[in-house]
Amino acid sequence: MGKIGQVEHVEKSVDAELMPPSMYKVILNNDDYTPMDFVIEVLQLFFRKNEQQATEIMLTIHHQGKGICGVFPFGIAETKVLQVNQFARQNQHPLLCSLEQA
Ligand code: TYC
Repeated sequence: MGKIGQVEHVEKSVDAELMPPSMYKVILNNDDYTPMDFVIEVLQLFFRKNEQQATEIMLTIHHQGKGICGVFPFGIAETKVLQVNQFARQNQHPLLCSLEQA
């Protein structure tokens, strides 16, 4: 990085520009208390799943402990995690949304 007059000159490595962004899985974790219908609603509202897709993902989480809601670049994945956890807390549910590197 260097300054040319008043213009900030930012050098990025050519390699970094050619690389696709790192992708992250947004995960929902099972718990014993969050109602199934609430999880289905979350999957529809935040991950654009239809009712059938949302129900299948919810049941996978319920039986296997966790499930993938979607795969996104870091910034989007991080925002989804924050929004889902805030929505769950606002509705007094312990549902936990988290990130894993894809
Ligand atoms: N296990 C919950 C129940 O029996 C349902 C549930 C599914 C909770 C998925 C969280 O991410 C979850 N009510």
